[in-house]
Amino acid sequence: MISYNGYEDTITRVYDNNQEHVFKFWDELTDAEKKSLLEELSDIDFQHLMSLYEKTKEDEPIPMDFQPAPYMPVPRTDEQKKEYTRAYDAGIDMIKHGKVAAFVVAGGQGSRLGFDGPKGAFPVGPVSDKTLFQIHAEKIKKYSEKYGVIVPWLIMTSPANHQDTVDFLKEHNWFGLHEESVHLFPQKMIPSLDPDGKLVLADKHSIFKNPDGHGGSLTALRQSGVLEKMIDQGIEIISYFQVDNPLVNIVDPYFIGFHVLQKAHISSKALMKAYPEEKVGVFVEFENGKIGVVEYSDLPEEKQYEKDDEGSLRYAAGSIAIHLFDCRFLMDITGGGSLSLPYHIAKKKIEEYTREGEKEIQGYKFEKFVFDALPLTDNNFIMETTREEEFAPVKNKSGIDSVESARELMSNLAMNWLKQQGISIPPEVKVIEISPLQAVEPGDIDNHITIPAKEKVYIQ
Ligand code: UD2
Repeated sequence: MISYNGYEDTITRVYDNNQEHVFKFWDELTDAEKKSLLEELSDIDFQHLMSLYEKTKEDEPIPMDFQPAPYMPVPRTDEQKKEYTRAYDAGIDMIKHGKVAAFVVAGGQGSRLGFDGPKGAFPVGPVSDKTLFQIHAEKIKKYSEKYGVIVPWLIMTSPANHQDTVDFLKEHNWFGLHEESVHLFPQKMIPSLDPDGKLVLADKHSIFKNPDGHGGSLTALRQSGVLEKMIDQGIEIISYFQVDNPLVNIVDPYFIGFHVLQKAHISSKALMKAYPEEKVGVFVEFENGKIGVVEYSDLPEEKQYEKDDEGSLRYAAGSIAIHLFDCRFLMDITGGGSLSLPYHIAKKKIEEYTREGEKEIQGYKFEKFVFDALPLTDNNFIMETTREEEFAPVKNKSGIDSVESARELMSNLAMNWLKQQGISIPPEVKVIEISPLQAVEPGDIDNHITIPAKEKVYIQ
């Protein structure tokens, strides 16, 4: 057994849990490296990790029975339109009183995009090439100007991209936002395991870990002190979204208004799935009456394809990871300082450090999902939105949910907004982009603008 003064307990725990292979390179480590490895190991809850590993061997748990969850549809009838107007007024009131903060989860890397850096630094503007971060920041700036308030921007990073994200935003002068209104904090990491339940070395003196999933965001928000800071500033609602969706309507008066009128603790946006296999979770009502989301990979096949009496998909309301959280409710559920949402297990590639260099192995990663917070309250509200207006996920390099499709959706929406405002678009125009600083909704567009007759047009 190796020894090191002051870390006797940690070393014993490592051996007791049959993880002593992590000391494989011990004799080659400097004193600082030994200490850093032991520090890392002292933070690991082996008991918890081993219980997660045991779960990887069990059969998939049989999920509680469920049916589709009710939701507020896009307004079609006069009655619904009236409800929307009422919600709009209530929403505007909340926004103008400075009660809403924006919260983006940006812990993921751009690896699926073949991009080395925080995903938010990926350029997506169809004409401007603006990055995801710039688009979100400029929307927030515009809302702040439009409603005469400061909308704080909370950004959850991961330890792997935190410094790069801070540097990126600083380098771009916070995209015109006040530095004090932007709050960055990293999420937690959790060790991954190899197929035999062993820790994996990321290099000679550190353990391979993955971010604990976007479900870790609620604990991170609390533990960073940012949640309390927001409450002290008078914020009541946290508007949650994913960094990879440039179309998200971050401060939506209708959504916020419904959330308030319904006295919801969590509100969520849903869109109708385009096809049964689409990779979005679906909103359900469990047999115990609780609302939740069943991830696409967990939806039984017969339910995935099930049709209703009209021949439409029965489980059609998909979650696009847009939520509103009531701050007091978040304080309650993170009461002990953290929130224990379940971990989901994913078999994924892991880079293991070996004497011969990096070796790719299949291992287990554990992640929490934010939508597992929905069943923690009886006060849920779900509102339908449309793909054209609000969902352009940038997940892949090409094809479905790609940079190309997102650019096309952004351009289509800009064209629609211009048409809605009665502004004519010359036939030569193929791609168009509206800067968020100009408009976050069609009504913001200056009606007197003339669109030039060229292929790519940028309205700023
Ligand atoms: C997520 C949803 C899916 C659907 C889809 C819409 C889950 C499990 N799936 O699928 O139902 O709503 O999004 O686009 O929620 N992130 C972190 N830290 C982490 C992991 C992720 O900040 O540890 C962020 C990541 O930067 C991104 C977002 O969470 O903004 C979504 O992550 P993803 O792309 O891995 O989720 P995906 O596509 O599996």
